[in-house]
Amino acid sequence: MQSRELFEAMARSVVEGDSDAATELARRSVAAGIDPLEAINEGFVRGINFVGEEFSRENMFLPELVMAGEAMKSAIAVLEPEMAKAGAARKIHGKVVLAAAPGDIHDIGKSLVGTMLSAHGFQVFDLGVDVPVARVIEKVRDEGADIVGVSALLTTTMVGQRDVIEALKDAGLRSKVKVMVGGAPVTQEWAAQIGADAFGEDAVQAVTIARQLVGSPG
Ligand code: B1M
Repeated sequence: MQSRELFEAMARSVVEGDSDAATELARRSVAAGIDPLEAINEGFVRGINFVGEEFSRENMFLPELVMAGEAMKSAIAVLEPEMAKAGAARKIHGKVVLAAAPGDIHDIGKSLVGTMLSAHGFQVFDLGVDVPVARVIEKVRDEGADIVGVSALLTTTMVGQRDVIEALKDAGLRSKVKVMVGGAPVTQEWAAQIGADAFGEDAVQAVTIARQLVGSPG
């Protein structure tokens, strides 16, 4: 199978919510030596974006969204260790506390950002989804984090990113830690409005920005 066909089959496996096929296609791409991030972006993400659009148009419904998410996660479970290998022997650039905003259970993009940061020499503490602001603050303090990253996929949960920044100020930690925000509805303007240090468009950019934030560009 050519890469292009493989990518199309990957997208289809997510649209059909077929976790077995997604797993198998991810394995096939590893065997073929395809860059795992390319497989995610050119294959599986295209599928999940299509499902998201169809969901907005009410041509697909929640069960299909759930199954597509599961298929996507199955594929990433195969590809993640391959991405992680890249960073095995690197020096640590800094510590990152990562969380999905309160009320937000989308974890695919955030986890991808975490994997990429780990693969590029950051020590990542991923607190998971729907993380209370107080828990984020506690972890930042306990670990002496260099960066805190908050992901939001819903317009209604973006406000949690601002809440984290305000809580960091209240805890006297704002000057000690850089804040990066991201997620599909998040923009540079929003990041500036809430006083974040940076906005990450995608997982690759998140790495570049994280390196800049800790003054370790290489
Ligand atoms: Co939901 N959902 N969802 N969903 N879902 C969206 C976000 C939505 C846009 C779909 C739509 O209507 N078109 C819509 C939000 C509308 C809005 O607020 N504007 C939506 C909705 C409405 C909902 C529910 C409310 C549905 C319901 O119950 N009626 C519900 C909410 C649950 C909750 O959080 N409380 C819900 C639930 C779900 C599932 C659980 C079924 C599932 C998530 C499964 C999971 O994550 N385990 C799901 C899915 C899969 C999606 C879509 C289709 C795909 C999200 C995804 O994984 N994308 C999504 C539509 C879409 O975005 N196309 C949608 C792939 C991923 C690689 O990209 O997450 O954008 P992304 O991450 C990117 C960048 O954004 C960036 O880097 C990542 C990698 O490149 N990035 C960061 C992300 N975080 C970052 C942090 C950074 C830096 C960069 O620094 C810290």
